[in-house]
Parts: sequence; structure tokens; C-alpha cells
Amino acid sequence: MVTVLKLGGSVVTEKDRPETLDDDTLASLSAAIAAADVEDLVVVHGGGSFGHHHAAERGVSSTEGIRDVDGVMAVHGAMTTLNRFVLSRLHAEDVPALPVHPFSAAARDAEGELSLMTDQVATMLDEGFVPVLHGDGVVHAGEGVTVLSGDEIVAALGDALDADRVGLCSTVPGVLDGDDEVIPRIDAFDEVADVLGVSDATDVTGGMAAKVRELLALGSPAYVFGPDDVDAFLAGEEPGTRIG
Ligand code: IP8
Repeated sequence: MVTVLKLGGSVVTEKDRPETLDDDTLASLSAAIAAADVEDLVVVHGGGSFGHHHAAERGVSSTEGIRDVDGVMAVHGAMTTLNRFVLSRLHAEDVPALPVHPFSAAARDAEGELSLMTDQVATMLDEGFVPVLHGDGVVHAGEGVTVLSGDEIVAALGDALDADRVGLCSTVPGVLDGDDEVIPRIDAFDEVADVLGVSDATDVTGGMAAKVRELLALGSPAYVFGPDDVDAFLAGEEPGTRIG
């Protein structure tokens, strides 16, 4: 049974301060992951104040590409730095985590369709490791390099690995309605289109609306929940909002 868990970039970093980790939250999430000891777990993390800061500065998004190598390396470099931090906190809890950098394993065609190599991820799982992927840059036909969000990676992995459970750990306890109440279940985008406003300026990949769209396209149910519910999700419960 494959479980994919995404740690939101805003959860593991201080979103408003460039390249700043939220170390306490990352440490407690790492401890929860270690304690749950889930078989066949894949972790994906977002960009937070590492990737999004550089992507906004360089004017690159999931649809608008850049060809400037310094800019590409700034975005990719910030993400590999964050990945190192995430790995080190997982290692501190004895989680057998290994890095997978999507920049070197993915491409988008001219229609924006993503192809992501997943053989290495599947083999890591078979060998008892916990692959840790992350939002990154991706080479994009006709655009140079665009941003690849962790949510797109989650969707691609969910399909390729035939994941049974997909969870997105966000800063909020679920997808919220207009009164800030958690919506327990979403089966179609139309149901929530009005309440999902556009994301803030430093999130170049579209915030909650984009997440819900990606997750609805998955073959398995997905859950959006806050950091306090990671252990519940990993224990097989259904915290936060169920999507699909
Ligand atoms: O935070 C974006 O990943 P996300 C990664 O999952 C970059 O959208 C490079 C901004």
C-alpha cells in the first residue's frame, strides 16, 4: 500500500522570510513520520520561502518559463537546499529518507503535459527507503524552464505508483469555506470554485484552487489537513477535507 504525503512549503518554512526554515514544525512532522512507520511512504515537499521567493524574483511560474541559467539554478538550488534540510530532520529521526530531484527526472511537452520518471521512486520503496521529492524547476518544450509544483508531483506519483492514500499537509486544517470552516468533502471543483480565491503573490503555483484541481484528477481519495493531523492521516484516519 503506497502512501504519498506532501509537506506544504508554507508548513516547513517561514513563508514571508526568504530561505527560512520552520524548524520546529519540520522536526515535529519528522517525528510523526518516524513514529507512524508507514510502509511504502513517499514524501514530497513544496517550495515555501525557498523556491517561491526565487521563482517570483526571476519571473518564472508553471506556465511562464525562463532560459537564463542563473535564474534556473537559483530556483533549483534553493529547492535542493530545502530538500537537504528536510532530509536531515528525517534522518535525525532515523527515517531512511533519500533525495529525488525532479528537475533531473521530469519534462513538460509543448502542451504543458508532465512526464516524470518514477522507476527510481518505486525501486527505493521496494528497497525500504523513503523517497523525498520536492517542487522544482522543469524543462518545458517551447518555454525553457518552468516551475513544477509539489502538487503536480503528488498527482503524477499518485497515478504512476497507484497510491492508496494521498495527503497534503497544509497550514490550514483543511479546505476552508467562506466562514473559515473546514469543508469535509469535495467531489467537484464547481462545488468550491467561489470560495477558493487566488493565492498570495509569492505562491507562483496557484495555492489551494490548483491543489483541489490536481487532487480531483487523482484516481484515489486525497486529504488536505493541518500539521496536527499528520499522525491521524498516517494512522489511516480521514482528517481535514476529503477530495475525490
Ligand atoms: O510549493 C513550488 O512547489 P509548491 C516549487 O509545491 C518552486 O508549489 C520551485 C517554487
